[in-house]
Amino acid sequence: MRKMRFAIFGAGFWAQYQLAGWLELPGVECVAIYNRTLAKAEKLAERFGITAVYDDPEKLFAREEIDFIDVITDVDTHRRFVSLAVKHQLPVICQKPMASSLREAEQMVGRCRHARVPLFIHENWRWQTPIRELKRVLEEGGIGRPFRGRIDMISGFPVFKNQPFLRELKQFIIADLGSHTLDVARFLFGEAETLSCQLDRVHKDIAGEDAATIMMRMGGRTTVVCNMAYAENFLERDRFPETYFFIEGEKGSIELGPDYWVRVTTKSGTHAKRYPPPRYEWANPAYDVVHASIVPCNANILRALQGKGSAETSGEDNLKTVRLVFASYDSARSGETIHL
Ligand code: 89Y
Repeated sequence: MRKMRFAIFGAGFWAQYQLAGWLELPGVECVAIYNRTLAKAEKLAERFGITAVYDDPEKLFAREEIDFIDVITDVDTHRRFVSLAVKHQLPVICQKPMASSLREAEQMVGRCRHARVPLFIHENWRWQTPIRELKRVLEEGGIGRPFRGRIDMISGFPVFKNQPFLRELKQFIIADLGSHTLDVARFLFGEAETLSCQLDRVHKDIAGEDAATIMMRMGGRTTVVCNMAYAENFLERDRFPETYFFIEGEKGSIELGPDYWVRVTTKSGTHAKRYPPPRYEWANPAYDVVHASIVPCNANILRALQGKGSAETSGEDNLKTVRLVFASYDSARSGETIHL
């Protein structure tokens, strides 16, 4: 089969890992990079041996023969580049979070649906090795009906060092991190029927919130509490960016704890096994489990692009996650439980 050719849009912090993740997969090749600041595109292109760079997206579309584009720019530009992909009838992958408002996300999905242009969201958290195992054990059913699930992504890691723009976001932790954890909640427990949320801000020098607690009733059977914080405080079990889970079922429980340990407890006792992610030499060790998850996420989307099935994180599917993100902000603002 001929290799699929693509261009990436964006040459910032995340693009280098996304690009390295693509290189792990056969059947696909990056042929061009667009970036608003050309020098940044050139630097990244040189590192990866890519010859074509652009600071004008229309020129890229006009000159390059490509099969899809992968948008890794800031959220504010996502709609613009997705619209360009629609104009040029090219499938498009867009980094999470899809959009900076629910309306914008609905427009993007609607536009792609109407033009029959495939839209995928690069939402990688659910592709983390230990989270896939958690899902498998949950589906096996040994713990019975899961009546409660706790998802904790609580870390003192200085996130603003590598991603300074996060400081400026008026909606920070739920949009940036909740996009992941709420998507994982859907992946594990199904769709939410109700949601309530409380926010907090510990850093005094950032625009948005850096702590959130979200409670949902999901899949008609599970109460899910999702705790998030980037308070830059000190925590004994801090292993950014690992997410910890505790799921209580009618017949047992499952824990995903520090260092990728999955513990399943039923009447036959506790069975514990470690599910570490694969180690890639290009991955930043501080982001290990997340960077490793880029590869299966891209592979799943690539299969869909090759016409071999559907992707888990299509635009249509991710819209349901986006709804939870903005329902959380609505609930925090109004103090009310949102019925979805
Ligand atoms: O931007 C975020 C992401 O997608 O993964 C972790 C992160 O870098 C900080 O929350």
